[in-house]
Amino acid sequence: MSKIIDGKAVSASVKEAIRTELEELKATKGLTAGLAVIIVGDDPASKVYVRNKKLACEACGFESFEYALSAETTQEELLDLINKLNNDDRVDGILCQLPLPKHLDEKVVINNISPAKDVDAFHPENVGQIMIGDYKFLPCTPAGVMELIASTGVEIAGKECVVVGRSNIVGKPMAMLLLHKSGTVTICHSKTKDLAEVCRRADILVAAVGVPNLIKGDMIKEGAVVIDVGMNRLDNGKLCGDVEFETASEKASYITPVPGGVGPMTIAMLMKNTLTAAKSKLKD
Ligand code: BQF
Repeated sequence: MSKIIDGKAVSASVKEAIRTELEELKATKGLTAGLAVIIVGDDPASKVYVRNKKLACEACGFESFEYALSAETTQEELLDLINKLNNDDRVDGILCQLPLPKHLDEKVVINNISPAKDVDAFHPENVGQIMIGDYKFLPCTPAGVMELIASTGVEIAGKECVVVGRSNIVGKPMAMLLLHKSGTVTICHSKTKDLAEVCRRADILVAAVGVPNLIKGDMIKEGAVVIDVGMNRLDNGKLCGDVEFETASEKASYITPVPGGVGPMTIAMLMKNTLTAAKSKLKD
């Protein structure tokens, strides 16, 4: 039987530490700190995520600025808003909730966010810094996964790490962060020949594919650390991960639940990046 990694508890302690540090910097240095969140259209899941970000800002003591734009917003209007926020001193972090409606170009939108305010770390400049291992911001979900692995006390160096999924937002940067910690990293994807066989090699397994219950107990090595990044909404409205929890928890030493695992950590890491962005004002 495995130990369940409590992402809610770890995220609460991260946010508490941020709140304390921010309070101190407000008092001693007069620091202000704010996050701007842009949402275009009314995707229900996106609305929940934006609300979670706003609540986390309140918990940490950040100002939050929410821009809820209609689904018909033009690219030019969106870029005008981003440009305005890039030049607003009260705004330290800017994020545009993805996915965007189809008529908007996500790449162009991301490229227009000032890299210094890019708290999602999606701008090519920040992505490049992650590759080199010299970064201001880490992408929130992979950073949250690293914190959860750290919370188990399990060492990464020298371990077999398998990442299932190769997205730019999770899989690819996740592999890079594990590599920076000297893991031996394999990335699996839809063309991988024998997924079960590769997964069974993993001491640390991170699933980020978006296929409900893809990873089952018989694909997991006894004693592995299993991190489930999946956020799949089933027809019955229930959230479900990429890992079949019942069977996987028979094999894993540590496992994250969905919900209450990686999700809350993603939000906590966004708060951490926002504090980093705000603190960078103190240096110049
Ligand atoms: C929890 C996200 C897919 C695509 C775009 C807490 C969140 C989720 C779950 C949350 C996510 C997922 C976010 C839980 C933000 C994580 O208790 O398990 C928080 O708000 N997330 C996002 O902004 O965009 C996404 C997943």
